[in-house]
Amino acid sequence: MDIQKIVLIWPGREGRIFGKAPGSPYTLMRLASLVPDEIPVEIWDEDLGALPMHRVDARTLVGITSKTLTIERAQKIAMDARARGARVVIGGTHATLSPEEVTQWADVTAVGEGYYTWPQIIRDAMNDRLQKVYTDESWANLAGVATLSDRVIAMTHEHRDYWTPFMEITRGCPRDCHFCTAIRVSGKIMRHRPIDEVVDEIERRRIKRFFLTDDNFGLNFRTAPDYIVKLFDALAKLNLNGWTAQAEMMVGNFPELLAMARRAHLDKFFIGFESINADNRRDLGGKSKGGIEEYKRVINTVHAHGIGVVGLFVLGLDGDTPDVFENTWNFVRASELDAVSFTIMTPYPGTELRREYVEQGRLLPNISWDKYDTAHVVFQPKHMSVEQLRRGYDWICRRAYASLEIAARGARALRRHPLHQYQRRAFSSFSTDVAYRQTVSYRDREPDFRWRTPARLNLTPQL
Ligand code: B12
Ligand code: SF4
Repeated sequence: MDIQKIVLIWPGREGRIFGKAPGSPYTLMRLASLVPDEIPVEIWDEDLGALPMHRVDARTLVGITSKTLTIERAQKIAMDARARGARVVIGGTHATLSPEEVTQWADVTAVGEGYYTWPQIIRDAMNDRLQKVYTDESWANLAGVATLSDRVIAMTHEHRDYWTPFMEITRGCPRDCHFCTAIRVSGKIMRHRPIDEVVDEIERRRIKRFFLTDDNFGLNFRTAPDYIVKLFDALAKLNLNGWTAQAEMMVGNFPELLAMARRAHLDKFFIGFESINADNRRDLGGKSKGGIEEYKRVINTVHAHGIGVVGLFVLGLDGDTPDVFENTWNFVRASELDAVSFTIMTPYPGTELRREYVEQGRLLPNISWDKYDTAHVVFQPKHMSVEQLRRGYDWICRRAYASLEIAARGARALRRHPLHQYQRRAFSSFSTDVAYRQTVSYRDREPDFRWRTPARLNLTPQL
């Protein structure tokens, strides 16, 4: 194949919010940086606008990244590109979790990481020896891998077009939560990018805020403290407005590292408390035990070091009964969390959880992949009806994301900072809740749904 250009596509879903797309297409920026200089490469982000498919022809190699919820859209784009003669490669989460499905309509399916297979795919396309499937699940060292090129930084317009820049510092998680897809995509081996590469990337992108893509950055407090100390030392020297990372609760046991994190401009930890229901302990993979007193202690400790806490909760676990919604809300309201996310348990392909649900006949029939967005019920809960879980989720989201609640949490988060920092902290104090409210908006809701605080939840009689 004589490749005239390579086009990397992010299938759209969110669109623009107040003129910008929510987050930079970081996955595609890394992949585009692996394209040899002599081949023109473009990133097409459908959240920014309609894709110029008329520019695809038989000399275009198209790469599409896939999550489960956008895989149907990815397929439509792929069919269109193939009809124009292009060769189409699908990679990313869904291609990794369900390759047997994707191979039916893609020219090439890239399973696992693309850091090594993507350059190979480009070479094979040029030499007309493309294979149907490429797999990289070796979880190789990240040093020097897919460093963002200046060409890609210049073409992406991160500052103009996107609210949040993303950034990868570590990758992988050694835990084994049975609902988790991230470990299938990023592997169970925790790997670290060299700190000088991280600093160099931040400086060349000229970003002052970023959201870490790392699945369990906080676990490194325990498993790689030396790396974390060096990283924080390096980040402390940069002129950053703040950054956020995902963590599990045990970061609360490392006060010295929390103090360093603050000096390194860490703004917020997203912490997976997952459930306030101790009956769900089995499902939480050891990182959380449903113990409310412990949650409060962690939140207070992290706050005491000037770092915010975004609480992540999953609803619909097997131990949950209809009182979980009010109990969770009561905890959240009293907890002083800076922002909060509720998701409905979702059995993604390739997980142990899905295998269990299939075995037990609990997957709802005829649910399309675009409903796998964690805001829809796609399975039969154990101790509730589908309708109860749906309505309970609606109820808690309406309470949590009512404008006044968002304002109160944001103002509380802002007050944690010194007055002279208010201006630069304002965006991040409110943006997380606003983004979660946007996610809930994709829900198929009752026609009279309003963002107002609803009355007391009444889920009886059993629906
Ligand atoms: C950052 C992130 C986000 C960002 C997206 C930012 C952005 N614009 O890219 C935000 C916070 C907005 C987000 C939102 C959501 N996310 Co998310 N997210 C992630 C996270 C933590 C990291 C992804 C990432 O950027 N990694 C860094 C880049 C460099 O690596 P990568 O994407 O894995 O890409 C590599 C390979 O996959 C491969 N590859 C990827 N694409 C392609 C394409 C080709 C052609 C090739 C060859 C290779 C290839 O090569 C790359 C280099 O090795 C993952 C967890 C994970 N570990 O994957 C979850 C994850 C992808 N998200 C998930 C979910 C569920 C969501 C939400 C539905 C959550 C919600 N309730 O709102 C929404 C959906 C939004 C949407 N429209 O897609 C799930 C997806 C599950 C699934 N089966 O699809 C994951 C796996 C986390 C989880 N819960 O398990 N997410
Ligand atoms: S701790 Fe998080 S990233 Fe790690 S396996 Fe559990 S859910 Fe997945």
